[in-house]
Amino acid sequence: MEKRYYQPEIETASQEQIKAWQDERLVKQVKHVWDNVPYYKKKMQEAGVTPEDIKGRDDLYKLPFVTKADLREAYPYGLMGKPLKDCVRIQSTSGTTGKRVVAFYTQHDIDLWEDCCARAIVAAGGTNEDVCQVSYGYGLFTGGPGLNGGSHKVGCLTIPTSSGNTERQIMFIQDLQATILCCTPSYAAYLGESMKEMGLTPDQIPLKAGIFGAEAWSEEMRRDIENTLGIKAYDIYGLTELSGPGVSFECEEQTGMHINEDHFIAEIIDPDTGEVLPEGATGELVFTAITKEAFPLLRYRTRDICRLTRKACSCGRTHVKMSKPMGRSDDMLIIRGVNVFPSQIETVLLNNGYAANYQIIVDRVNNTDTLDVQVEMTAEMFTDNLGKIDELQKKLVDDLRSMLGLSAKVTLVAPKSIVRSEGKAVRVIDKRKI
Ligand code: DLL
Repeated sequence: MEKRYYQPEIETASQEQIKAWQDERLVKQVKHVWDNVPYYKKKMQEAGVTPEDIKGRDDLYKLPFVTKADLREAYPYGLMGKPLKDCVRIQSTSGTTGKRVVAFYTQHDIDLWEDCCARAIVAAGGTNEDVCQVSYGYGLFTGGPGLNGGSHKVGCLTIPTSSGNTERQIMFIQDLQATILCCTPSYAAYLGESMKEMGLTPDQIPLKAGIFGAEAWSEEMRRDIENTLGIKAYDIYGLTELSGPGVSFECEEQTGMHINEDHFIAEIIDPDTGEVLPEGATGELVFTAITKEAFPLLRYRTRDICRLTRKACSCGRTHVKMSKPMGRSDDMLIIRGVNVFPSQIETVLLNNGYAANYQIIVDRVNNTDTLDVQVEMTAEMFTDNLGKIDELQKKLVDDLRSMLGLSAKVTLVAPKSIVRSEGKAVRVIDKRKI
């Protein structure tokens, strides 16, 4: 296959070159933060470290972490690295788990962010011949603006539909012959389901690739989406605190996402002790932004759990790869003492032929945690034969027990009874917190 890169000299640079960029940019960034972010300077002083102690990437471990709690404490302006007059934009999270994160950008920050998104689009096969429909939310959420900017940089004809209004989405895909779709994987699955219902077969859908992220999704879900839409589905990762989508992205190998290491240094740590773990170990992902001016976070704890690998990639890119995050450490459910990631439950469901329309309800009854998984039957398997339903439920209970080591209650529900999501899907309802 022809090699496709947006910035080939950067994306295929040698390991030595990448390290040299990181060393130089980190030293500069630490000085920038020390001089301009009193909140972090104080944290460094408390940790007994000064900019002179940081000579390169190998000294990173000396720096204190930044956590979500710091963002909350310093809200809104306390972690800014540039005066307001130099900043041109904010983006923000939905704030479902506490106070909203507000991130700031200079024009330069936006430019580099859009480059990262452009790399993802080109890796998915995008060129200036493509029509790219951006169905991530626009506005405060970073998905729409990030991919929109990347799409412009690649020169795609960009359709800024934003999320929602599924009928209109499908109309544009068909009428304007969109070839690339950018949205959350759960929305892609919903669009696929709707098109199938309209009688559209994969070869009647003009799309060739999808760039899906912003939430965890399994390999099984990827296969489902690829089959219904007749596309290759690529993963993209990012978070508002570090600009948004495009911190890392998948190439044609589809075995993990290349982290844009000229902008971000990644580490994996033990979430309990903070100790840095060796390559290949599973742990919490920590990022240091080495080129960002307005919101220059050092050693930011993402809470996302994954692994890093430097194994050579057949696409020719040299930047380190992260595995699909298996969930966030704060999404991890502890049920009767057992750690459960929603992605494990999803894998069992999809392997049994269900679509990713489910809800996980956790409660505590008589001091014992309960796990109730409600799953939609697909139209093909829908039946009112109670014996058959019972049999299907039992099979899922057994498979969940072997995956999780825990017994769950499974309730099969009628097709279309679980609400579809247009953005990030809400899969878990934990009633214990209420
Ligand atoms: O979700 C940015 C984004 C937009 C990424 C569009 C990709 C595409 P936040 O709303 O700040 O930013 O949420 C960040 O979402 O820490 C992960 O837990 C999760 N996440 C993002 N991408 C992925 C992915 C955007 N590909 C949080 N796989 C992150 C799994 C993801 N989880």
